[in-house]
Amino acid sequence: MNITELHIYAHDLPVRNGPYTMANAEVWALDTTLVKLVSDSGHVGWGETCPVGPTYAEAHAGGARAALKLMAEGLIGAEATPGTLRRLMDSLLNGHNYAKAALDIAAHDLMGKALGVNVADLLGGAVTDRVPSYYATGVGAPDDIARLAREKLDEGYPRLQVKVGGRPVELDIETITKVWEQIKGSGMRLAVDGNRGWTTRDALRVSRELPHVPFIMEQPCNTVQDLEKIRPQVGHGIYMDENSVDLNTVISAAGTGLVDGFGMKITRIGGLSPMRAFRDICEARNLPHTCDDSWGGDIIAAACTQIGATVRPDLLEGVWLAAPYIEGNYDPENGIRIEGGHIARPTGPGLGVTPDETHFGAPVASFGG
Ligand code: 0XW
Ligand code: MG
Repeated sequence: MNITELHIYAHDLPVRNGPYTMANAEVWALDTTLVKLVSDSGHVGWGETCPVGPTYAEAHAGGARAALKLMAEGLIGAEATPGTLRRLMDSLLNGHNYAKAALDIAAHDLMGKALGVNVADLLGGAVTDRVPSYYATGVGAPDDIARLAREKLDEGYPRLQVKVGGRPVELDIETITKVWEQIKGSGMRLAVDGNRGWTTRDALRVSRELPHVPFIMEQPCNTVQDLEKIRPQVGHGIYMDENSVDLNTVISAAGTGLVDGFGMKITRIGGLSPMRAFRDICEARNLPHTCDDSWGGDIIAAACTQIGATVRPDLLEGVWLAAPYIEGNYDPENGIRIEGGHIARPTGPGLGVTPDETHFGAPVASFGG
């Protein structure tokens, strides 16, 4: 089965009740990129990559499309299997995982559709059809975030991620304290995500002032060296998110015991193939992790849900989706939704979703055909 056509689409996703605020980013609308692969067998596969603005990760929407265009011509005629495609992409362009991820996801979708098999089965098999999600707040006033925490607990979310950073740390300490008053004793797990925004001084202070609150610190500071510095001094678990840019970094962080878990983004690590290896490394080391992406619609949401469903349940910290922050679905029938803090996994072939292409308009670039 070989690739005969490759189409690239750009699509706007306005942020519902925006902006979404993190320590280093404020976003009102996101610019997502979709890819469609067509094979000589007549099957179609979809992929998506949507950086959450240009300052969250080393990624931006224009960069994704430029990288995809650069590789596209060289992929026409290639075998459409994810492994072959990954090696071919690496021979055409160094790095740029977040662009390659869209093609890797599309190749999984295509292969699943061609074989009549769901992507979770291609990835080793689903252990659940009801995948736990978690809710991520923005950076906000302590009382507002505490109210939101209560609301999300009542909706059935098993986990909450509170965003902090980019402001006086006293406000973050007050926010965490007030959130904990709302959720303690409920069983809801708590992550505090600095999105690289704290200094090591701030992280140490928060951990020392709140020893009684059992949260994990997600990417509190900017660099791996910052994490190494605070690691022996904090009582709270540390998860790595933005710093885990590839499998090599994950192997080091897991192997040296630098972190207690990961917030992982499928596009940052390069797609479902490396994500599968990441999942297995974490299982070998008993490290919990999420299966997220930074933003995007039904295609990336389905990819996150399919891999999330294959993770050992006690290690899955949840699948985060942008769904609560965006309007509508690409797939009117099987579009991905969060209900009661959980996601119903689409079980049809491939990713289990089929976008209504009229949402995307004409492709910004087409190759082959
Ligand atoms: C909460 N998220 C999964 C969504 C935003 O893109 C940021 C991200 C994170 O954990 O950093
Ligand atoms: Mg994070």
